[in-house]
Amino acid sequence: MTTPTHKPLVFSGMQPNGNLHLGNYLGALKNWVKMQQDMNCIYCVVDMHALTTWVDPKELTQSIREVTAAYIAAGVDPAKTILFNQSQVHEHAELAWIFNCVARMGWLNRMTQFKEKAGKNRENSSVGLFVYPDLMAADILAYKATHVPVGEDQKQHLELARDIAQKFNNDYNVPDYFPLPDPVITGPATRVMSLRDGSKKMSKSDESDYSRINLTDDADAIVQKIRKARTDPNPLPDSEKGFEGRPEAENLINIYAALADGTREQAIARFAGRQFSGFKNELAELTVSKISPITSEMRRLLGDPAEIDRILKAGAHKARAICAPIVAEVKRMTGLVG
Ligand code: AQP
Repeated sequence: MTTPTHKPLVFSGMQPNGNLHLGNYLGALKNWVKMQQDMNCIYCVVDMHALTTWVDPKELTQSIREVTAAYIAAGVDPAKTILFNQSQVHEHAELAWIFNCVARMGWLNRMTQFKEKAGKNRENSSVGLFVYPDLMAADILAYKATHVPVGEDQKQHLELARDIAQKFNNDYNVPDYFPLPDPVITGPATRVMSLRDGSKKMSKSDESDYSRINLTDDADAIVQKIRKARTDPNPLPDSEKGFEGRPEAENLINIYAALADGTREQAIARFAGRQFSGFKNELAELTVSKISPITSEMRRLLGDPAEIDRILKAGAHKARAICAPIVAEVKRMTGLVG
């Protein structure tokens, strides 16, 4: 746990590298909205992370606005919470460079997300993709954030951010300067899986659009995707144990539980012994009822891109007021500034 010397502060972000999907929503965004009710929060569109794999410049600009619109449509309130895009606050890049020099090659070599994303093409991956977790650590620690709501897949990167914070504090003999941030991984759907393959996480970069529900999908698309979601021939089980070896069934039950704001146990009890066809109808109906209002609000917001840009600029101004003094202090500690 973080040391009590640091005030609780929440930081999290998402990459604008395509449409946000149900995994981003249930794994992270839904919790962000809850946390802003009783904590100070900073939510970022981490656009520099999106450059780690090739993205068309026009698409990136559009995606930054879409992700911002998705945050707001899902309930992030820019009047209460700081909302901005990373590249407008250059302190993130400055601190990331310092952290590149603190983190060890061996630590980054262990990151499973790099291995998955680089795949067989490791030698041809960008250096940015390799050092992505150092930039993520800088995003969080530039604000001395203590809590980071993320999906299960980001847990290892958070552990690395803690290692970097600890090593910086030791190397420069500043005990407790940076907090050791805690991941906040909650809810019944911390790892939403692909609708086509229960062993792979739902992801923006999956080639098959049928593998995910995008926050921009209309009701018909959502119903079709859930109807076509891969399942097995048996009815739904009546206990936790019955999900063993049935990852697709487990994934759909978790999605239902999270969307219904209930527990996994409640969802299992409700659908025990039922056929997938009936369950899928109810799941589709619930998904449409929760996602469609977000989609239409996103569309409305995207009708005024200048207003989105204005919100991001105002948020960047507030973000810099917090992180600039911290990064200036780090530059003094490291001797870059006398
Ligand atoms: N499938 C998921 N289930 C639960 N949470 C998820 N998150 C992502 N996928 C799932 C959470 O969403 C937040 C934002 O993630 P990101 O945009 O920074 O990048 P990512 O984790 O790499 O997301 P994607 O969709 O899988 O993108 P690609 O395809 O580019 O790799 C994070 O909190 C993440 O945990």
